[in-house]
Amino acid sequence: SRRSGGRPMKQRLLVVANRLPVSAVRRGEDSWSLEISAGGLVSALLGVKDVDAKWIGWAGVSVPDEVGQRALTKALAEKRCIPVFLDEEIVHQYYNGYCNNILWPLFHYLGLPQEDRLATTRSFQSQFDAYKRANQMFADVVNQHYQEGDVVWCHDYHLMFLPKCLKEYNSKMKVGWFLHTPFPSSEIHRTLPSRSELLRSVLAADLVGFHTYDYARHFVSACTRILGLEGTPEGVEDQGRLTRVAAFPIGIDSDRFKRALELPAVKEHINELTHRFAGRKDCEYLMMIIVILSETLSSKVMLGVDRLDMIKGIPQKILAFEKFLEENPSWRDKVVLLQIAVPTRTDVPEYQKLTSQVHEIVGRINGRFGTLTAVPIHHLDRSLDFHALCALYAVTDVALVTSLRDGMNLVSYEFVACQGSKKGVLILSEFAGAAQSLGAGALLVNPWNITEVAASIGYALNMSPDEREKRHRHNYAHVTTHTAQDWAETFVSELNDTVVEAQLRTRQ
Ligand code: ADQ
Repeated sequence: SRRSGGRPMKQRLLVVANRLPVSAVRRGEDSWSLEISAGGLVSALLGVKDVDAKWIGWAGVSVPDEVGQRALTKALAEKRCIPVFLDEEIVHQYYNGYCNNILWPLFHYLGLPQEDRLATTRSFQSQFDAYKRANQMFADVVNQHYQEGDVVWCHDYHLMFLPKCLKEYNSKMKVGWFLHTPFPSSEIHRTLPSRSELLRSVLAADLVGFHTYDYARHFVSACTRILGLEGTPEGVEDQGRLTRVAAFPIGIDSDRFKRALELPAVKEHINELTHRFAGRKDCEYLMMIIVILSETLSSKVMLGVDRLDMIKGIPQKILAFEKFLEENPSWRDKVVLLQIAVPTRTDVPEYQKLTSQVHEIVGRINGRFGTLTAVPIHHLDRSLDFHALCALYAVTDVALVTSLRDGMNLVSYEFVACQGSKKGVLILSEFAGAAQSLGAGALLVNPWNITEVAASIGYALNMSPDEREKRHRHNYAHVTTHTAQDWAETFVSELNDTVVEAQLRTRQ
């Protein structure tokens, strides 16, 4: 490795993702205020040993003028971030169009858009052209900052064209690509008009990673069936060059949750939630939840926390809860479902439709089973701050994760990490990647089968303390030993090894 003044220098890691982990607000012509979003990915990557990480991505705002761009670049540099500037038209066609309207639903088995869904943007081909242009812009920025020996780690479905662009700049660049969503069956992928070009571009990377072995297998099948290449136990081979393909299940920074539960403010929140009294509150949303829970003193708490997205199966979850109430009148005033749904992609018509659909179902059920003083479902369209979220996870009896498809699903991990003392039950969709790691502790369900989910709710609420303890122990051990930091370290070290092995192979 490189040395500086006799000491080995840390390897530089360039993390390339569509969005930088910051929110940027313009305060004046040349001044910006930045807030780092402390997500799991950020702490995972900051925690990687012997690596010096920098982020490259879009800051989420349009900055047409040079003065603004220069000022933002300078402010971001202090946060170890490098911006890619995308204009509004590109964002519309690449991000709203190709990424969110085509790849996201397709990779979650929701199919390609019908003509009416394409009508809001231009044609499929022009969206794909914008996607490629945007990926090339990311590649230009990476190339400007790249130094020999750096590791470049590209993230997610937004940047499938990036590995190819990077290798065209420099075939020696160490390039890894990781997909956070599922990779669908090759029969689904082959419906995509740009199916081959995307696969070929991803294959330019040295290492390609997925959350589960199944997604990796689907990807290899797509390469063999659509491109006619050879799949090997190691990955995909094309004219003697191997692209390594493997599973790297992500985790969370479980210590961050454990530490949060020890903070006096969070302990106080937990106490307030447990005893259901409304004292001094510094968090408006938590206050609201405490008031909600105080209405139902002896209730069990069921919790759903999702982005409001069709893949999360929120309507199906609420319908299953309705069926449970229908069939179990004695539970009607003893259980409350709290569904926290953060609105995302609010300008997309499908998402607006989903919001009204959920509101309508919740209204109907509350009308049916509510009383003058209490309703069975509380649906909040908002995000919760980290400490309130931890407190809520900690007091929950049953968490309901009913994604129709989900790459992994970190909410299920976060719930388990916060359940040290309560040992609540996790009801988990078998179509979430997490089912493969938490399956032995969770109650697995098919979210489309409302009868089955309703029965699982009953089973979870009546579960014996012994069974709860046993199931929780399994999941807790997994969540606290397979952390986000391990995930990132394993991927980076595997990428380094893959490149060394490839060099050895070409020398032989
Ligand atoms: P997401 O689809 O965003 O991620 P998930 O893995 O559950 O799904 O992560 C969501 C994150 O947002 C969690 O950290 C959660 O705490 C937070 N969050 C969700 N709702 C919230 C709310 N109402 N208030 C506050 N915070 C909230 C994508 C893929 C997943 C994959 C991850 C990581 O779709 O399948 O697990 O990337 O690879």
